[in-house]
Amino acid sequence: TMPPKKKKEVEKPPLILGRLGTSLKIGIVGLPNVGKSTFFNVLTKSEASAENFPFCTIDPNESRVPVPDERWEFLCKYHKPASKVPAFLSVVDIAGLVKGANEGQGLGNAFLSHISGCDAIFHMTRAFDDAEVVHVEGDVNPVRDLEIIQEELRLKDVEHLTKRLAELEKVYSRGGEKKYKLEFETLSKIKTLLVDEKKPVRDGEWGGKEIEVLNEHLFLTSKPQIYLVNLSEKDYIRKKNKWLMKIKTWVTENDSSAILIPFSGAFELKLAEMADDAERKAYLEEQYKDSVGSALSKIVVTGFKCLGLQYFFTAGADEVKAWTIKTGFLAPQAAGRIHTDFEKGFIMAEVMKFSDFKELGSESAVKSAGKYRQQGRNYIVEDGDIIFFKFNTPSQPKKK
Ligand SMILES: Nc1nc2c(ncn2[C@@H]2O[C@H](COP(=O)(O)OP(=O)(O)O)[C@@H](O)[C@H]2O)c(=O)[nH]1
Ligand SMILES: [Mg+2]
Repeated sequence: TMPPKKKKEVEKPPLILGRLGTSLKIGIVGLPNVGKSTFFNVLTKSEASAENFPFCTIDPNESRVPVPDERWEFLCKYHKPASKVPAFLSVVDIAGLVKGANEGQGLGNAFLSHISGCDAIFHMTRAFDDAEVVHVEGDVNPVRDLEIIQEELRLKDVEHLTKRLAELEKVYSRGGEKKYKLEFETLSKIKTLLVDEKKPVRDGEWGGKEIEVLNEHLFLTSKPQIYLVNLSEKDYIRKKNKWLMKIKTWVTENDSSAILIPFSGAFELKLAEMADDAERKAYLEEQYKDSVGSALSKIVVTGFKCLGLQYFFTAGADEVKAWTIKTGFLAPQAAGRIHTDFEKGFIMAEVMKFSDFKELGSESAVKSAGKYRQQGRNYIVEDGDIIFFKFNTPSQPKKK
């Protein structure tokens, strides 16, 4: 049955804390010598990145890492397309922060500005002992290290906030309060949190209008974090380390919704240096009876989601491609990722769910099962949708 005909209003997607757009990055942050660069190199040199996608390295400190996805693999196997393009996670290796970074210690201010350019943080902390690897704080104590980094980020935010509030106070005294009221009030609320309570911006509760202000400032302590705990190979394998529980407690108390992932840089490096997947498989089976594996996939997938990103697929004989969108994108916005004309001339999105496609085995089978759906401009695209867009070609401008 047809719904009653009326002019449909196009919904606006909800406001999201953080930068708009889909070219988002995650930065690796932590003290020096915790294994950041080793991890970054392992990610960059992992088989998928290095062999199939030579364009992955953007510069020595930034790299695009393919997001592993069984659905994408399945679509590639099915269509055997000429071109295969997965989704990518952009990762930045940021030089180590030390205590006093906000006052310029160890080039701290430059590194803090690199964090500003990122949209989420892999906060790496060291829980491995190694007499050969100097610890800047003298001994291994990941909870203290978490505190140090957290405090540097907060102090940098305080600096930024104080500067802006002083500017706003000047504007106010000249009678400009109307235009800047919302910003002033929101920043004053942030001041209470950051300065008086010494808490990160993410601890606040923010309404829609306030999020607009927050998105102009992009405070370091508002960026979502994933905590990566670097263990020795031995501890990673036996899933035991004296710091793990303490770190978990700290994260629960300080960043309750954040995810913590234990891994081992040394172990990942060993795996990455093996010749191929076959050798890795043989090694893991022989040594550990397959009871352990690499944590890289989980880290990359979690990082990608942490940025508020997801993707839909276009799939055919020419190309299987994952198109990165923000969670909550409407069908025309998603179409606009492929081409602006697709968005402007949007007619409809023909959508298959991946699970239906896999289960039923072909597009025609999905169609006969009535599961090939035509969606309009208010359809919110879901992760893993397989989409074919229909659109009007915009008319050519008339020649004079
Ligand atoms: N034992 C051990 N050493 C590591 C590990 N990761 C890195 N290292 C060593 O620690 C030193 C600093 O590593 P790096 O990755 O450059 O740390 P970054 O300063 O955080 O980027 C190097 O000598 C590495 O070989 C690890 O997981 N275990
Ligand atoms: Mg480094």
